[in-house]
Amino acid sequence: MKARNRGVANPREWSPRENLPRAVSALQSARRVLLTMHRGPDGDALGSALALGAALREMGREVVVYNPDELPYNFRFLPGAGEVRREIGAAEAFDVTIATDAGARDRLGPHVPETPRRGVLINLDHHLTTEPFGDINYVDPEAASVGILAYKIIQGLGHPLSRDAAICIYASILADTGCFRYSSTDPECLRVAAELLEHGVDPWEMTVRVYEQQPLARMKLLAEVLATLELDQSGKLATITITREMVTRTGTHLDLTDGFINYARSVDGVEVAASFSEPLDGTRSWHVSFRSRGNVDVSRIAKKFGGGGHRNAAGCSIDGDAQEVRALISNAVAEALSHV
Ligand SMILES: [Mn+2]
Repeated sequence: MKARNRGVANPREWSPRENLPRAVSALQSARRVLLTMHRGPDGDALGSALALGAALREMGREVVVYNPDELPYNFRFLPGAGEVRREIGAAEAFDVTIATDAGARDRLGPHVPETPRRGVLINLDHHLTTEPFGDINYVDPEAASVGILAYKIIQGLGHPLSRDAAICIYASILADTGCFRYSSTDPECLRVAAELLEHGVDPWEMTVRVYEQQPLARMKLLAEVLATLELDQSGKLATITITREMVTRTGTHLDLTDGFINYARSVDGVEVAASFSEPLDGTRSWHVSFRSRGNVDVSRIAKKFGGGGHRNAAGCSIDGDAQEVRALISNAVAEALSHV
């Protein structure tokens, strides 16, 4: 989601206009490029990495795309997704490493090499709360998706847009604008999307692949999760809970719960939605996701608990039992709502 600096005290000056040419020039001379993204990748992280991967391969560069986790179910059709590697050899070295949509260095996988094997590290991001962990930080909180930044890099390299790259960029925009619905939707992403259609993207095919090919088990899980939907006393906070038991019983996986929280936010009168995902690994670390209707900056709430994100979409992990975690979040959200 697009993250305007509105409401954030002392926003960092990312100077994307100055950093775009720096990223482009680092890639101009690179022979071997590593593309990686945050763990548990979403459509933007994966789509933006694969778009750059496609373009750089077309330019004759050696490209490795790496993520140790399962790729998001509805984005596995993207060109190049089949070649994403889950490991990187201990001796492999790169001229440039690009991290897309990551937010923080520690959200990258364990095999991402350190300097000097990683080469120049480019942090490509649009998160409001991102850290400047790259040698080059091409960060633009105004960009609707990181795919837009990938598009600008490909343009900067003077490389014509292929259909494969166009599909990946379009997917990244769909993912982060909720199919052109969220406030992140802006003239720039619509202009880029128009150009992507001119390069062979079929919008209905993309919609079907991303939104209308869901595993039946996901819908069964959604039915169970929606049964946990609750409003607090004010009617402004809606919560849903995803328990380990529900996930196991429906034979699904947590990555299939992506989007469930939007149902909670869509309840009339709700300002903030929170989803609580019980740890599947037997730890006490709950994952909490937030969505805001726009009046509360949920990235600030997530940040209090060591997480981050955007104004309208953020997340964090909290240790504790279900009740403790719910109480912490209810209080933090009530506090934020008292300022609205
Ligand atoms: Mn993103």
